[in-house]
Amino acid sequence: MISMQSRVRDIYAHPIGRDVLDKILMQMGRSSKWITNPFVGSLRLSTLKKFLGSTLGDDFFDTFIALLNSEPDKPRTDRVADKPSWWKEAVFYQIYPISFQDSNGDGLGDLQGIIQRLDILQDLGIDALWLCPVYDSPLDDNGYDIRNYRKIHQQFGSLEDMDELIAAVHARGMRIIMDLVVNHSSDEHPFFLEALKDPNSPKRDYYFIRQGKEDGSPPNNWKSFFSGPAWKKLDDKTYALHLFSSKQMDFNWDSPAFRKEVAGLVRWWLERGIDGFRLDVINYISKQPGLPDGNRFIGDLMEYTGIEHYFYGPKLHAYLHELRQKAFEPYGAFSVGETPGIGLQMGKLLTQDHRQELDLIFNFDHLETPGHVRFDDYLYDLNFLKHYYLDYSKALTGHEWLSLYLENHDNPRMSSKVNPDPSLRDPLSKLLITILLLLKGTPFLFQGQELGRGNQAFTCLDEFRDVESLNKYQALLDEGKSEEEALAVLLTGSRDHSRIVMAWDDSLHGGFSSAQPWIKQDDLYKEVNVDAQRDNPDSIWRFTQDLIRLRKSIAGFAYSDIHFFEEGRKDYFCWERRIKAESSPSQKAGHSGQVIHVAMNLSAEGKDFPTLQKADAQLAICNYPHKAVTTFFEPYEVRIWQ
Ligand code: ISL
Repeated sequence: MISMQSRVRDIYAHPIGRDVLDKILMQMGRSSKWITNPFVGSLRLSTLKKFLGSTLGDDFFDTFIALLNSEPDKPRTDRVADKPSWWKEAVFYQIYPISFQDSNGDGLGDLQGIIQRLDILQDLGIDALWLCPVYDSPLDDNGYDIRNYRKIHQQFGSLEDMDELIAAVHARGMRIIMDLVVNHSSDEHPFFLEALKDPNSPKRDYYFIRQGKEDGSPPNNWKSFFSGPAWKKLDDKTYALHLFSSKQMDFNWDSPAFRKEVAGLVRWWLERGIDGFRLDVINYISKQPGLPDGNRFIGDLMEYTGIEHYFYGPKLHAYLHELRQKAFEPYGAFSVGETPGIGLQMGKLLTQDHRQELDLIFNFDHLETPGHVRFDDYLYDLNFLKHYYLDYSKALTGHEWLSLYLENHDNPRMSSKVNPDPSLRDPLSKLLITILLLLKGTPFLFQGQELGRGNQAFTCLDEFRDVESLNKYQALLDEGKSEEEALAVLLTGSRDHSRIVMAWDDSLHGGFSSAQPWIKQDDLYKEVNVDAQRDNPDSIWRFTQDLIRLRKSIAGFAYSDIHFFEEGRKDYFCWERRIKAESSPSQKAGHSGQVIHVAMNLSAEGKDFPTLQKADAQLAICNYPHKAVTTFFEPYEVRIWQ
């Protein structure tokens, strides 16, 4: 048990303590050496409280100790062979349906549009699709606010279209997962409407509807991720909790009847043939009973007051295990949880296979470099990403598996964060794709990444669509920022950068639609589009296809060991995949003993890497045309030997 008498090193030896301290240090831009040095390590919490109590607040230590003591388990550390599963071998592709392909000329993507483009995805080599929400919704947060979980929004089509899509995906030997958004529903969901109408309704217990404080203020100080308090005022005295927009009401997972609804819903979709789910903000589902006020220090540091009371709540493991048993397990369905704030050790506890909770998680720690948040204007240093993946890869035991992603619908494009120079977009995009496809783990590509799409050239507020961006803009003005300053913040971090429509060819609207798209499309589609890139053997699209083919040409590639070289050398990332014999059920004879060797220059400058000659192997793939292979690496150059 952790107590005020425990020392800093005891905290760091605890899986949750280690993750939280690492996170705090990272947020402060400090190294872990701060804590691992013997002096700091031997300090007792009671001593720290004396010195830091006034900065951290009285509740800090109690909350922290309670959080650590709520987790009795430790991740397994013994090393075992990887157990084969289809999702460990697959290359996933995330579709943002409203922006993928419009089939009926309304400027909005739809399910029939996705069906039209499946052959191209298959040609690229994609094995599995993740579809962002297409359910019935008022679309306050682009479908992450669901009104009816068993209905398709008419803008996307119908249930028949969904069935057709599932069948069309399966007919191509691919798989499809949907987004499961059950931390919250729309405030227009019948459960919420019923809870509002009748205070005695059992549905009241499905949400957090609470009395405000004596003075009429909200029940606690929690902040919404989309600006302002996390409480919507229902009448003079009553509030409802919403961690996201004021139209996304948080569900109360402590209600057994509600949890039964979720299991039923998951089974309903699995019966229809889908292969699994991506579970939206699934680590937020268990809130600390009593919903206590958040600590001010943590709130300021992490930006979201209250987060320590729900990002790793007391019943999280129990609820995930229950859902797995009741809904996923009978169908052998796959699950990947979106888990903001979860670190390496907690992630293991959520995904180690013997625990039967989630198959994979999307960790967030690599999305920004230490000390930065998404809305900061800075250049992302790829050396950080290298060390992040080094640490993760080495920590894998065979009991868990890594998800590899750099982009999704919630983040600006990675290539723009690293280096916005358009003349380096091509090699840089190929470098990022190599990291995803050749490290050990399951890659998730986001639509447009195979084209090397960078951020959108937005110019004014009217062009933004995302509720988070619009709320943020207003909040910045309220804080006293000028309109130019507020716009600059959106231009840096808006989620709309990744939500622009796909460019399929150079025709009007890039072949996305015959009508004006729902969100601004810049002129780049005339050059950066699928048609043009499929025709060009040197394109990013073709590079992606080549790497996927390479993965597939080697049986057992997914399970092959990974070895890193010269880890400390700056701007240099180098590893080898050593292919084992008989590591996959789909193993073809004759491929054992192969090696894939990857070396890359992480910098925008040309660099000499003298030891990099691989004279004995054949240079299979490179992102620069080479006459002779020398030790000089061009900016962001990648070489892959086989
Ligand atoms: O934008 C963020 C916070 O300001 C992100 O942290 C994001 O909200 C977080 O990744 C959770 O994302 C998921 O749930 C949200 C939804 O808006 C996102 O699109 C979804 O991916 C609420 O459902």
